[in-house]
Amino acid sequence: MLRLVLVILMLASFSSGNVGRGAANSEPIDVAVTCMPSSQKLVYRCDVRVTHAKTGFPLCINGGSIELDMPSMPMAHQSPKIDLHTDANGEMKDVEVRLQMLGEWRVLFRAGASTVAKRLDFQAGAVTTP
Ligand SMILES: [Cu+2]
Repeated sequence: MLRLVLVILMLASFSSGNVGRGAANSEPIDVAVTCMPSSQKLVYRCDVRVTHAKTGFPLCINGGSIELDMPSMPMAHQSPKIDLHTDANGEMKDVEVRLQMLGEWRVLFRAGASTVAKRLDFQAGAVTTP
């Protein structure tokens, strides 16, 4: 019985991986993001992890994007789009984020039809979740 369960789990993780690589477009994503200040002013380093919103399996994303804006200042900032591509563990590490000012930013992760927004408060010494 245990063996059967293991086989099913393996199959599930396999198919999830394939979906991630092949057609991530229709998969609902969940994103975990942590950012740290760098030695440069207004430049931050972020680690991103993308998982399937329902199964929690890591998603290998190719061709997604990361965009940033400030909810308190609509249309005021145009941050360049960052390419979102995660590895087999659903991870993209050490992403460089350049901001125009300190404060609360909305970080938008897009992959196919799925969009996830995370709010982060970027300050000189730390990045926190507001
Ligand atoms: Cu602003």
